[in-house]
Amino acid sequence: MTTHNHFLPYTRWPKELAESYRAKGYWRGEPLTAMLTRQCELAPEAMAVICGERSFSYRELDAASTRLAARLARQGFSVGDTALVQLPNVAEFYLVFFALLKVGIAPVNALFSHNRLELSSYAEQIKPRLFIGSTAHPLFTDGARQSELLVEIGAELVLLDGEAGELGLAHWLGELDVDGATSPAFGPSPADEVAFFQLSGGSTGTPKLIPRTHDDYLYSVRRSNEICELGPHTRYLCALPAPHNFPLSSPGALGVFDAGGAVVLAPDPGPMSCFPLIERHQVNLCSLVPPAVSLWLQAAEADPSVRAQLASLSLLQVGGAKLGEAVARKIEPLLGCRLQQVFGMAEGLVNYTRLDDSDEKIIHTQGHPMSPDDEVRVLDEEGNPVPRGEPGALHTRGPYTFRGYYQSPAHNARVFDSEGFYCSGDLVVQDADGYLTVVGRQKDQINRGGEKIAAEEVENQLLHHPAITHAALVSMPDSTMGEKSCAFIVATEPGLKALALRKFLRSRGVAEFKLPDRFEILDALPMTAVGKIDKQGLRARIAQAIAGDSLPVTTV
Ligand code: OOB
Repeated sequence: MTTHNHFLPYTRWPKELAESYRAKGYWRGEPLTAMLTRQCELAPEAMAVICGERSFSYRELDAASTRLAARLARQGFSVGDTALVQLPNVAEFYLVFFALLKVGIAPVNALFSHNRLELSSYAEQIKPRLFIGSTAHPLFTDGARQSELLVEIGAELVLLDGEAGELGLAHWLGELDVDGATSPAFGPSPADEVAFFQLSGGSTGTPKLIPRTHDDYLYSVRRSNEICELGPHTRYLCALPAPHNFPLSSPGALGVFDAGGAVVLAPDPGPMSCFPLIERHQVNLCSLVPPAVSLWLQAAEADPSVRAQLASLSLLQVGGAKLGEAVARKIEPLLGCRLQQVFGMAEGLVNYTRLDDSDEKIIHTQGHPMSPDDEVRVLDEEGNPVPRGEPGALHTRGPYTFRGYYQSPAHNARVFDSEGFYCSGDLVVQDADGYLTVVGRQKDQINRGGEKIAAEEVENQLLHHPAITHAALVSMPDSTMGEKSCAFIVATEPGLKALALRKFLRSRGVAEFKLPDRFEILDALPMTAVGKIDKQGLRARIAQAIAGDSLPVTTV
């Protein structure tokens, strides 16, 4: 048994700024778990989580997470340890999250859509002592305990949700044994230390991790609650992947817990799953990505009677990717609720349209920063500020925007300026009132309906194919997803087929949503004057081909 008494390293805010964030009451020195303690005093029997036929009051949520925390402490886990967690949208996600926070174990909460490649990369970066997964995931069905992946992850304790027996998660969350064994004292990490790691959408070969402290994350949650007016009346449908920053903290489930409301879990954001849950549990708040909104609108258009199912819904938040104007306009008339646009990032900065904004602002903009201390700069290619109304690159820093990816000095040197501003890679226009509209992107990423794909990561995997010598992944326009991905490849062998190429990527552990939607074979990739792959040219080429224009393409 090893006891660690070190804190995880991370890039801190400069002392002066940290002091001012404290003086202004943004950072309160409280752990994220304080929200549970408080609700247990205020209204312990109020419903906190509804998951299928199961529900958990605040008292139960607190008690179950404490039981798991106590057992982990008994195993020698403590502040400074890390965990890799992968759970679907089930109550256990929150039980586990709070349990780990209570012991000071910082988790990476992988998305359920993540596959071998993401999990091993996260494990490589944080070296977790604990892995918590689910037998509902193809990687961890029966027999997975002997898998190479688990060996590679290298955790000394592996708990699986859905598994019976001593190493099943249910056992660890269950009533404490009567063997009288006591746990050593345990508690969360200090509020200005790493609470957990958020996932970056990525633009490089390896998925990067974002250290989030209790102080900064809790501030973002509380400020979101003020703007979105959450309270004990809030019944929030969590239909997006629970670990994502949007449904977790903007204001998301943590906002709901801090406000004393209830989180209703949906397995997916489709109307078939969500509409009945909204009606049954009288949901009044939900957050979605644009493609899901389109599905909801289609369902409401096809059968106007479904609107009755949505009667309780008062606010629909939409973010993660650009919401088209035409779609935005239909939300209120067809779904009978107000729209709020949310433009955020796991790295920090979140912008909201405000509840009392004009329709004009709500439909045309992605809102403005939530904190008065969010600093935003919109810069041209030379790094000079552009006039309001002109497009430029979004740079930001503030009380909940991180200062560096975990253990990535080289990458950090590229995406932070000398004053600690983070270059988000988004191109935005800021209007006279400070509202931002996202107009494009600099980072080498595809935003597939809110799911982010780092081009380089997929290209590296394609290059492992024996017949592929060059690969470039670019976005192509898509009417429902906004963007899909197209891989341009150069091959030494004729007759490669998309089906086989996807199968190859899958066999290498690439997540399903990262598999290219289309493959194009070229004799050579076009180059720019400075010798880089001309991705702009490739994007134009595929967009033209889709629009039915004449440029030759060889789709496989
Ligand atoms: C959210 O977080 P991430 O980390 O998955 O992705 C961030 C990126 C942004 O840099 C931007 O490129 C894009 O996603 N994005 C949007 C957007 N919201 C995010 N692009 C256009 N319009 C929007 N409304 O996606 C995220 C985190 C917290 C709250 C909401 C979204």
